[in-house]
Amino acid sequence: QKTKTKQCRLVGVPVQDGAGRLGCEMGPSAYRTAGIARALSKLGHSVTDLGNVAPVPQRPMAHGNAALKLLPEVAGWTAALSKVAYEASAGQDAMPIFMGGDHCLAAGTLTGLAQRAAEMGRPLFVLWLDAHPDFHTLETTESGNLHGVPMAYATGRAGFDGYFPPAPAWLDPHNVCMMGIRSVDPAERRALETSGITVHDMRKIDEHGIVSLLRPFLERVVEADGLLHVSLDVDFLDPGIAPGVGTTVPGGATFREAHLVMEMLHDTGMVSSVDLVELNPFLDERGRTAILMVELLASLMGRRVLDYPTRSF
Ligand code: 6HN
Ligand code: MN
Ligand code: MN
Ligand code: MN
Repeated sequence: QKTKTKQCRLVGVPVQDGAGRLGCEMGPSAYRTAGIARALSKLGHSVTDLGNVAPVPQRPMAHGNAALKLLPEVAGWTAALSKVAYEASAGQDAMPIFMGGDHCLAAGTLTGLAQRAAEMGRPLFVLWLDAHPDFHTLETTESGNLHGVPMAYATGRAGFDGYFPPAPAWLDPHNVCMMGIRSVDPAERRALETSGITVHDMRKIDEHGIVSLLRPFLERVVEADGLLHVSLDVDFLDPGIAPGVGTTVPGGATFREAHLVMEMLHDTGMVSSVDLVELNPFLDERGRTAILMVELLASLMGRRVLDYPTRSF
């Protein structure tokens, strides 16, 4: 199958304000060092590096949940990113790739992409690959780490008004499929039950296999002629193969499960944007997690299994 040539737009998002520990701000540099641009151009895509995004400064904010950390800062990133995601997704073969940065960046990318999809008259679908659903509201988060809230905000749950920017369009939770989930807080679990989001936790993946769970979702995207955004959190992967993340949870996706998801995504030809999030280069081992994320992106963009490079660490 011939790869359709895409206009890859690399967007660096050096945000770490949503994570509980420092280091994610080095993510964009690590992806560049790991050769992300070259990996994409070798596959025949056009690649433009748009540089790094900066947040829009916000006024101080008071909130009843005293645990919240860096709320104005994350709101400022969200405002900047929503605009950038909207702009970088313009045009027929646009493929913005958001190099994080912690997962709070998805508050901006998802809403900006939802605006783009609404304008194009196409539904936006999201494949959320993560150990966590990141479905807290500002009220329910106990850690106060705002990388735990982007999916709640982007799907229009209550409680963000007056704190995060008002979104021009919301994401329909019925168009969200989560895979790899294995760490869910009680408030998130209750909210997910009535949300309409499809949740494939690791138990389901073990029992049914990742292919039979992913296929029906991809068929829906094709059927609806949707835009498909992939939000890939490093902790979707098993910590044994991806140590460079602050929120490791045992029992994640294997090397081949992860590549297979990417290969199936490529086969559909429907993916129109990607987040690479939560890479913490300070916690990585000789760049192996950064390299693995770049190689997964390469599979998503058309590299086949017989083309894997040989690497050792
Ligand atoms: N991530 N549910 C936990 C919390 O602190 O709210 C973990 C969040 C992880 C965030 O996956 O991007
Ligand atoms: Mn996440
Ligand atoms: Mn996670
Ligand atoms: Mn719906």
